[in-house]
Amino acid sequence: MKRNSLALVAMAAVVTATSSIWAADYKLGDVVIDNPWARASAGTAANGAAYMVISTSGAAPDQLIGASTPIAEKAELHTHLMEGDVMRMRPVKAIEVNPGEPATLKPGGLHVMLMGLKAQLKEGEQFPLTLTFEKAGSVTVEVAVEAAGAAGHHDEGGQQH
Ligand SMILES: [Cu+2]
Repeated sequence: MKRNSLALVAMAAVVTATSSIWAADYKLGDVVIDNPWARASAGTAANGAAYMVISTSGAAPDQLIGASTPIAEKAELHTHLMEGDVMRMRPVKAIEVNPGEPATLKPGGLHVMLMGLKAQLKEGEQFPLTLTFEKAGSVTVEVAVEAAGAAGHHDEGGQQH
């Protein structure tokens, strides 16, 4: 529950829609955002990444088209692609969410890249992340910061994520 950033407190005050700070999933129209989380960052790390599972209960597809957070200069939608033997990140314009096909954002795959962290991401803390969908609109979720080694593999020399 520690919040040592005034920016985070200010942002939390404008959270609207159906989000509840401690809930693990969020609904926005037909779109459901499940378990948003991020890895704790090293003290000097410039970047971080947020992960979640996005699904829709509607009949039509939607897509995640943008993200923003007060804890980073900007947030971009990224994917990982293999180039030869090397995994590289590449920005994508949108992340598709199709009925029956949840979009899974996870380490080594799709993610919301947090560029230019303004504060270290510390295990046990949360930060707000606003997600914008083409049809459903925008919702602010609270991203739970988990241990640096949480959930799955990480690239070697992973400071750059
Ligand atoms: Cu990235």
